[in-house]
Amino acid sequence: MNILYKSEPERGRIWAGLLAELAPEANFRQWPDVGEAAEIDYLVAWQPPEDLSAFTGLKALFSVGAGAEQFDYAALPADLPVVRMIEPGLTSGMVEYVTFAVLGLHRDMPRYLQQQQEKKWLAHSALPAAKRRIGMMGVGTLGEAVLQPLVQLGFDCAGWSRTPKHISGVTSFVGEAQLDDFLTRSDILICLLPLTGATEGILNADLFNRLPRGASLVQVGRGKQLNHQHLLNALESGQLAAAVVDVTSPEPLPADHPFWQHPAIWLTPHIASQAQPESALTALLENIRRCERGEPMHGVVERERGY
Ligand code: NDP
Ligand code: OXD
Repeated sequence: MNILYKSEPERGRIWAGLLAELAPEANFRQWPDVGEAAEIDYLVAWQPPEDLSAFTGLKALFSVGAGAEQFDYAALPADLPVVRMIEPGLTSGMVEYVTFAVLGLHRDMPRYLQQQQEKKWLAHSALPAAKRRIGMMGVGTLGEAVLQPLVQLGFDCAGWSRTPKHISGVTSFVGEAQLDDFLTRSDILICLLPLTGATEGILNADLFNRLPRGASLVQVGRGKQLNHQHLLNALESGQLAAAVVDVTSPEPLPADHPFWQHPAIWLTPHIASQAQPESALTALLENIRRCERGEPMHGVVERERGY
């Protein structure tokens, strides 16, 4: 079986070493060392080669990340399975990041860090977790995993998705019809939605205005979901109190972008979670074996719904 890898060279080197142990039967090639394109069975990439016409034997295209919106689907063979990354290392990273962000917002840390800058010793009352309402937009692989510790910590949790969910301790809201009810009870709103036609620009003034006054945002989905100016306006007016932003459009932000210096924004460079080389390779090999056996793979993108 021939695998072509086209992404970060460092991970490629690690995978080449691990593969020799885990799947010695696999022939691993790293871009641009394609060899005979027609022999490639599996392509693993963030961005595939522009012209795939010579890759006549391709059985699947795997994204190296959880997102698979970056592909130009019109340029891919219609019947080629596109598979996003589902692996425990990536999930744990997101659980850590969002739990940290929620706790930071819950305990008013942006305000206390600002007070520290001003050498101001001033305590504010703290809400118990049970009185803090968390709203998770996107209750998929990552959203559901992140909700578990938040429920454990005692937060009042809800999720919003396209289809109903049954998760202990989490109230499920579904679709446009229930978005308003979901938003009006979300003190800390987390976005873990995939980028699709329906979610592009979703974090905008209209949505912020439907949150309780003084709510906070954790944006870990995709940059194009967030309207930057609308976030700045909402922070300025007090409609929002603070935001933790991991993804932006563009990435990186220009040097003069107001997010860099904003006292109520914690900005990180798209590091909320990353696939971990070992566990990601194990997940990839499991999917390849499933494909070889004719079994369904985990994380196949449903092209018509966009994720
Ligand atoms: P999944 O596909 O497992 O979950 C997506 C969730 O979003 C599902 O619950 C789905 O609903 C819901 N959803 C999609 N469209 C809509 C819509 N229009 N209205 C309401 N709900 C919707 O994805 P993952 O959990 O694996 O990943 C989510 C995203 O996180 C990725 O696409 C990526 O953009 C981002 N990400 C960010 C990272 C970072 O470092 N910042 C790292 C990894 C991922 P339903 O369940 O009903 O289908
Ligand atoms: C991903 C990401 O999709 O890093 O995995 O954002």
